[in-house]
Formats: sequence, structure tokens, C-alpha cells
Amino acid sequence: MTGFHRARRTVYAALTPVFVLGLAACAGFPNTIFGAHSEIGRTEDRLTYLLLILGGLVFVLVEGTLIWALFRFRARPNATTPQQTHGNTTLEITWTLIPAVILAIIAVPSVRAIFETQAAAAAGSVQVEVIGHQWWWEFRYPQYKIVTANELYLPVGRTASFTLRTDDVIHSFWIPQLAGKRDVVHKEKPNYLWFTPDSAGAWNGFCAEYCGTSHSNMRFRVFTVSPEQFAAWVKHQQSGPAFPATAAAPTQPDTSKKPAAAPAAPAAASLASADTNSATYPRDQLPTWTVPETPLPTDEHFDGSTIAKADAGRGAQLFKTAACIGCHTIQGVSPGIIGPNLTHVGSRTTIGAGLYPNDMKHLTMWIKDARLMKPGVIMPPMGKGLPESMGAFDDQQIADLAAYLSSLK
Ligand code: HEC
Ligand SMILES: [Cu+2]
Repeated sequence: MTGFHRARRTVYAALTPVFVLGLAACAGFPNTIFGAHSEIGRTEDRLTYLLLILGGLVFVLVEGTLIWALFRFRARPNATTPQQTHGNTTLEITWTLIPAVILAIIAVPSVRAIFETQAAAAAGSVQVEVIGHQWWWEFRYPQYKIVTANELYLPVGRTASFTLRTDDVIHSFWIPQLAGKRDVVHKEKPNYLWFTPDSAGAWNGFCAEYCGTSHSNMRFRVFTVSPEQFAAWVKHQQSGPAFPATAAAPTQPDTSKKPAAAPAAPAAASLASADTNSATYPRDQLPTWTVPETPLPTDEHFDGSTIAKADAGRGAQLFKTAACIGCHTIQGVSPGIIGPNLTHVGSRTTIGAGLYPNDMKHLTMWIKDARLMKPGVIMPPMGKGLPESMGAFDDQQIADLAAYLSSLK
């Protein structure tokens, strides 16, 4: 192989990661930070690119010089000692000045971005109070008197202004495709973040600050919808729990197989009344990356045959007298605030902070033994005879409870 060929091969090998990175940026990687869908995200992107390009230039120059020097002054047979120098004022001034100039260039857009992102949010923004809990997210919309969990709805084109607080340890609020991340550090000293989503869609959100056992299971979903859909969602969330349902049997089919394929089945069609349908993000349009595929614990067993016989009415009665009421709010039913508000839990696409799809299969297993499903959670097992159980429910009763919760659209 000639030197030229070898050099060409080296260049190709070096370029491969660059191409891979480039592809990651444009091929719709679900959690990419490149190509953000909000003005704040784009400001952050521009800074990132600038730093990447300038840093890349410095890297190539410095490494290039180093490699050139290694090659040029390599040991040769019979070589004499090269000319020795000590100190070179011109060189030293040059390599002090160049970084100073680069820093000055970087400082201008950095400081501008700091002022831009720290400015007060536009008037008329949607206010959202975010409260981080180990290991789930509470979302309050004070303007609309809505309390919900783990799924955020935002109108496209209107600024969303977040007040970030934690109930326990430090968390960090991050929606890579929209903007962020920002730490959630204190109960009384909130952090702030605002951005204006510019495209409709469903996005993944994460806790980005290690916060204990289930840190990696502390996710959330963001649905950016048209202002009309947002208004419908608000109206729906403000209404009381959907139970008791008027006519249709609230018993839910097992939709665990393929959430995306659901709408064709007649059973699935009855899941959402016309009202909830327009108020929630259409399940058949959920991008695959927002449908969780967390494997179920193999050591938890639930008698799936109980699901077909589940009765939401019985479940509603059970719920009222169970320990659930001490931890969960269902508007007009129970006052608990330790866990997520369940008033409209049936209209969410996931449970356990984005960990599992919200269907009868996962709901029943969650209620039976949440700690097996998600390590470290406060919610105790509710199944009969389980260690530390705060309930003594058999599988049929758990299926009834789950049917009741899924009816709370
Ligand atoms: C000691 C408090 C406690 C009790 C009792 C309790 N839960 Fe929970 N529950 C929680 C907490 C905390 C979470 C959030 C866990 C997480 O995702 O980290 C939770 C989560 C849930 C979720 C998932 C909600 C979501 O949006 O992700 C459901 C459903 C649920 N609980 C149902 C029940 C039912 C039904 C009962 C009674 C049979 C019950 N819980 C009893 C504390 C409790
Ligand atoms: Cu966290």
C-alpha cells in the first residue's frame, strides 16, 4: 500500500464518527438535542455548534502541529541533535493571545444567550409549576387549577413558563427535543425556565440529575398540541373524575399488545368518548419512542383471567376504603397528596412516570406490587400476603381497582 492510500484510509476512518454524528442529528433520533423545537432550544443549539466548531478547529490545529512535529523530528539513523531553543517571546505571546481572542468571541453569544434565556417569560404564557418527587413529576397549572402528573400538555406557539421546585432531593427537568435542562433544587427557592414550542408532537422528558434508586425511571411525556386541543384538554382536566360512567361498561380490554394498533378494534373505540378523544393526544399517533417497552419483572405473577371479569363499580367501592386514599387524590373521592393525582389517570398514556404503558395488564401488576415494577418507590405492595403490603387484595379485587382507575378518563 502506498503512503497516499494509507493516508486516505486514515482520513476516511477519522471521518466516520463525524458522519455518524451528523446522521444522529438529522435522522430523527428521538431524544436528540440537535434541531430543537423551541426558540430557547435553538439558542442553546447555536451556542453548542459554535463551541463545537471553534473547539474542533483548535483541536485540529494543536493535534496537527503535534503530529507534524512528531513526524518531522522523529529519530533517524545517524541524525544529529536538532537545534536547541529555550523560550520564544513571539510564540508565547501568540499562543496567549489566540485563546484570549477565542474566549472573547465565545463570550459575546454566551452572555447574550444568558440574558435571553434568563429574561422574564412573555406576558400571557402558560404557567406550569413543576414539582419533582422521588421518582415522578407533579405538574400544576395554577391559571387553570389543574393538578396532574407525568404528562404535560402545552399549546404550540404560546410560551410555557415553568416554576421548578422539588419535594425532596435535587432533580433536573429536561426535554431534549424542546429545551432545558434546568435543575430542580429546592422547595422554597424555585428555578425558572421558559420556552415556546413551535411544533406539535409528543416528546420524551427526563430527570437529568441523579436522585436515587429509580432516577433513570423518572421520566415524563410532553404533548405539544394546537391551542384548540389545549383548551379542550384543560376543560377536560377541570371536569371531575369520569366515574361513574353514564352508560358504557367501564371495564377495559387488555390493550397491552400494541397501543399503536388499537383504534381498529371496536372495544378500543369505546375507550374514549368523543370528548376525551379530542382532549387527549391521539394514542394511534403516538411516536413509537414515547411508548415504553420496559420489561415486566419476571418474579411477579398476576392472574390475567381476572381482567375479563373486572368490575369498575366494585373497584370504586374498594378504592374508597383502601390505603390508596391516604396517598392519592381523586377529586371528590380522596385527598392524598403523597402520590400522583389520579383524577384523570385513565387518560394518561403511561404509568410509573413514563415507565409502563397505561393498560390493564400493567396497572394490575403495578397495584399488586409497585416496588417490583419500579425499585424503591414509596407506594407499597397492595397484593394479599406480600411483604410490607398495605392491602390484602386478591387478584380479582386488584383487577377491579384497575378497571376503576382506567375508567377515570
Ligand atoms: C404510601 C402511599 C401510597 C399508597 C398507599 C398508594 N400509592 Fe399509588 N403511588 C404512590 C406513589 C408515591 C406513586 C408514584 C410512584 C412513582 O412513579 O415513582 C404511586 C403511583 C400510583 C399509580 C401510577 C400513577 C401514574 O400516573 O404514574 C397508580 C395507578 C397508583 N399509584 C394506584 C394506587 C392504588 C390503586 C392504591 C391503593 C390500592 C395506591 N396507589 C396506594 C403512593 C401510594
Ligand atoms: Cu430525579
